[in-house]
Amino acid sequence: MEYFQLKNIPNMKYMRKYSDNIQYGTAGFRTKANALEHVLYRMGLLAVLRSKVKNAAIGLMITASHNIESDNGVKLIDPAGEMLEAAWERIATNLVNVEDRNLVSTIKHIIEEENINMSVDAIVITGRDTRESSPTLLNAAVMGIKALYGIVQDFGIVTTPQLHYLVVCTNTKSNYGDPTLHGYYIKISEAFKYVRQKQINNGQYVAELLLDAANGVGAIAAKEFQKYLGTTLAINIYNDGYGKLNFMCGADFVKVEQVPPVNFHAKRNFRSVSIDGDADRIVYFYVDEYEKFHILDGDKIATLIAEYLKELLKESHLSFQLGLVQTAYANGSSTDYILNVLQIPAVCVPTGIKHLHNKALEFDIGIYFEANGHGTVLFKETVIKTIKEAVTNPERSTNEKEAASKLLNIINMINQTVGDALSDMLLVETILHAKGWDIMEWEKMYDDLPNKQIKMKVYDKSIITTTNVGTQCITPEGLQDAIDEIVSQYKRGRCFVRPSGTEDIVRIYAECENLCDLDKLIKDVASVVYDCAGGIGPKPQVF
Ligand code: G16
Repeated sequence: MEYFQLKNIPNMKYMRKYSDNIQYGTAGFRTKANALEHVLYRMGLLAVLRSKVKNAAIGLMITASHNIESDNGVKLIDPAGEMLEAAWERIATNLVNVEDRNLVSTIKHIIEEENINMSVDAIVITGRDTRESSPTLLNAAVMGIKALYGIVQDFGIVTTPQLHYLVVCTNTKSNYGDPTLHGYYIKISEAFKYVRQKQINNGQYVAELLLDAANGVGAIAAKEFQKYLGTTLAINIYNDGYGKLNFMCGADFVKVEQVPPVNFHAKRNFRSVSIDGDADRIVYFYVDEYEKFHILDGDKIATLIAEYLKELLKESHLSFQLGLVQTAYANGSSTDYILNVLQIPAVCVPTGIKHLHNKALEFDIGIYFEANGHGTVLFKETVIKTIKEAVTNPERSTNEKEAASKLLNIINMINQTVGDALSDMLLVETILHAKGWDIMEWEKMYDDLPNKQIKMKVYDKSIITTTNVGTQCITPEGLQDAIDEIVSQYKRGRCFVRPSGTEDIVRIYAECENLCDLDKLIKDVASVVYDCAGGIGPKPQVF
C-alpha cells in the first residue's frame, strides 16, 4: 500500500474533544451536535474506505431524525441502500473512539485487514437534514472524505430516504431510477397519478389530508411533491419549518404521547398524518367528534398494505410468498390479524431498520414496518420480472392484466431502498382510494390492544442489556424476574424495557387487554426499572 495517501489525515481542527466513548447505535452515531465534529471527520474517512471496498458509491447522511434539535448524527448507507453492514459498525465505533495519535495507524490497520485496494476511486454521496448544526458537520465529513482523496457528491438538504434512493440509483446506473431529486419525485408521483387516474375521490375517500411535517426536511419534500401531484391530492402542511424541529410534533411525539401535534388544526374525523424530522417515519391519526384521539401507526399501515397486495395478487392470479416483519413494539392485535386473518407469516426482529430490512429480503415480497411508522416493502427482482410479463401477456384476461399493471405502479410508488414517510403516505392514500375508505373505516380492520410507551432517564442506560429481540433483560440481575411477576397479573399483558440506541434514555413498552389496567402495569414496571437501573429525577408516579 502507498502510505503517502494517508499524509493528509491528521487535522488539528477535528481532534477528538471528549473522552466519552460513542457507539454506532440503532441508526448510526447520534448525540449532542457539539460532540460530533471529529466523528463526522472520521466517518468521512471511513466512507471512502467503504466505497473502495465495495467499489461503489456510499451514502453519508447527517441527521438525528426524531431526536431534539440540539442533537445530530450520521449514518452510512451501503451501495444497495441498506444500512452499514454490522461488522463495519464495529470498525466505525473503534475508529471514532481511538486517540488522535492512533488515527493514522487505525486507518492503516483497516486498509490491511479489509484488504482495501487504495487505487480504486471512492464516491461518497452526502446529504443533511435542516438542523442548524448540519452544515458544520457536513464540512467535517467532506474534509475527511477529501483527506483520503474521495469524490464528494453533495445533494444538500434532503430527506434520509431521498439519500438512500440517490445512492441506489447511482450504483444501479439508473436501473432503479434517475439519480436526481427530480428523478425521485417523478418516479413516485407518476406511479401515484397513474393508479389514481381521473377519479380523484372515491366513496368515503376524499383526496385531501393534513400533514404535520415536524418542522423538518419533510416539509420541503412534501411541498415539492405537491407540485408534481397537482390536483390528485391536496396536502395541507403544518409544522412546516417555522417552529422547533420535532418539538411536540412529528411522528415520534404523536406515537409516543398519543396526542395530536402542536400548531395543528385537527378537523374532526379528518385524515391526518405525522412524519418525523428526516421524513423516514409516518403515522396516521385523527380526532373524533368527542375529541378522542385515534392513532393508526406502522402496524396499521403494514396490515393495510399487506391486505391490499394480497388482493392484487389474487386478482392478477399471481402467487408469491408474502411475509411481514415487525419488532416487539408491534401491537399484539396486529400480529394476530396478520397471522389469523391475513394468514401471512409474521416475523419479529430486534429494533432497528437494518434488522427488518435484512429479514424482509428473505421473502418474495417482504413488508416491514416498525410500530413507530418506519417501513417499506421489498420486491425480489424475479417478482418484478414476472409481474412485468403478466402485464403484457396476451393469454391473460383484461382483469388480470389490469391488476398486474396496478401492482407494477405500486412497486414504482414504493421507495424500496428504505422506509420513506412520503412514499408510504402516497401508497396508503392509493389503497384507501381504491377501497373507498375514510380513516375510520381503515381503523376498523382490527382493534389495537391498549398500549403505552414511556421514556426514562437513568444514570447509565448501558447497565440494561437485553436478549430475545430486546424483550428480556439480562442485566441488571433480578429486573426481568420483577417485570415478569408484574406482567403475569394482567390479561394479555406484555411489557419490556430496553435501552434506546438513539437517545440517552430507556424505553418501556406495555400493552394489556384492559385500558383501565394499562397505567398501573406500566407504572409498576417503571418503578422497578427506576430502582434497579438507577432512574434520574422523581420516581414515576402517574402518567
Ligand atoms: C431509528 C431507527 C429505527 C428505530 C428508532 C428508535 O429511527 O431507524 O429503526 O426504531 O431509531 O430506536 P431506539 O429505540 O433504539 O431509540 P429514526 O427515525 O430516529 O432514524
